[in-house]
Amino acid sequence: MTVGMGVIGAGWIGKEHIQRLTHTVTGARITAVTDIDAARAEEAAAPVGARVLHDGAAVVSADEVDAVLVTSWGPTHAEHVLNAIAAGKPVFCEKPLATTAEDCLKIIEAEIAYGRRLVQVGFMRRYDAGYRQMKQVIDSGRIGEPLIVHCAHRNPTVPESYTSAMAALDTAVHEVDVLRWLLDDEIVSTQVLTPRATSKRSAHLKDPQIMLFETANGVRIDLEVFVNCQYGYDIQCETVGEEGLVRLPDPDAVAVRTAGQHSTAVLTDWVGRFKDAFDTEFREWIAGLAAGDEPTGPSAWDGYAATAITAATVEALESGRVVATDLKPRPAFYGGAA
Ligand code: NAD
Ligand code: ISE
Repeated sequence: MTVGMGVIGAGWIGKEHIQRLTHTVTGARITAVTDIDAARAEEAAAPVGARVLHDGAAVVSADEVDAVLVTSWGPTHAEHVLNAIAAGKPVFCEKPLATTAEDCLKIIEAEIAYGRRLVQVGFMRRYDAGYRQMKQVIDSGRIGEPLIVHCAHRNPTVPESYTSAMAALDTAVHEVDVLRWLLDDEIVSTQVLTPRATSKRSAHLKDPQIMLFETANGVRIDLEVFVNCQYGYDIQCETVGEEGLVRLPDPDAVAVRTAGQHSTAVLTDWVGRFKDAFDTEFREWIAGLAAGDEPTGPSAWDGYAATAITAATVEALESGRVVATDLKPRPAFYGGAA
């Protein structure tokens, strides 16, 4: 079975995913595309023979759309995901699931009322080979119980429109998700320190930031978010346990010796760093759809947790206080206590 895919939002990542589903991952065909910028929709749809439809609701209800891919701006995600659930169609939503915890809870309520999982959130790091190996090591017990995690999330530059709150909402949200999954633990509190700011930032921006999270099991996580680091796109993660540690590998790159130097390249964006993870993420999602299974990737609950925890982190940044994340109890539908 080939899954007919309707895409809402044909910007940077929307176009990336359209290419991926057309040329790299088998089992799906892009059948409909929409964007509030009609020219952008046309440009993305024409080369893959998809129809351009006038809005997200039209994509969700189209007969040729079996599943929906939401890659529009974050504040529009909830509306499209709720429409897909109402139509009983599987929906893959890029992060964030929604920009407020309240909207995430509406999605959870709608999915539970529908009675089976339809929603997967695009936290692709769970599909990265290095993070998967780290999880195997942690789960095997080889390093003993995890105690501390050191992380860094560095982007070379960000546009003027990037705000201090986005360090949590847009950037650290990936660590929040992947660490909850890696540790199989919940983040219960958050705090933000602001070291000396880089002169390379926009004047309004607090950059870098150091985020400190604590989990229910008492694991301490320090995360440096530095989005004007200049030198490249660099993701680091090291988990220290009672008997050893496990570190995320850097992406493969040849070592070059020339002109008295020995060097390896550093990637410059998320597209290259997580290309294989995105491919695996879609390969597994589509294989599940084709088999008629419920999605097994990041759920609406994970989307809610990430949004609530990053919102608490913004509150911590603005207040200078340690802020409790105060998550709701996890419903049995998502594996919580009944
Ligand atoms: P973008 O601005 O390049 O593209 C978004 C597109 O959505 C634009 O073309 C815009 O016109 C369109 N759009 C906005 N509202 C719409 C609506 N209601 N209906 C139809 N089209 C609409 O942004 P982007 O970088 O592609 O990011 C899109 C989403 O993907 C964001 O939520 C972002 O956080 C997420 N993202 C995820 C990753 C990742 O690493 N997983 C990386 C980048 C972006
Ligand atoms: C972007 O939206 C992403 O999701 C990238 O993975 C992240 O590194 C970047 O900081 C975000 O702006």
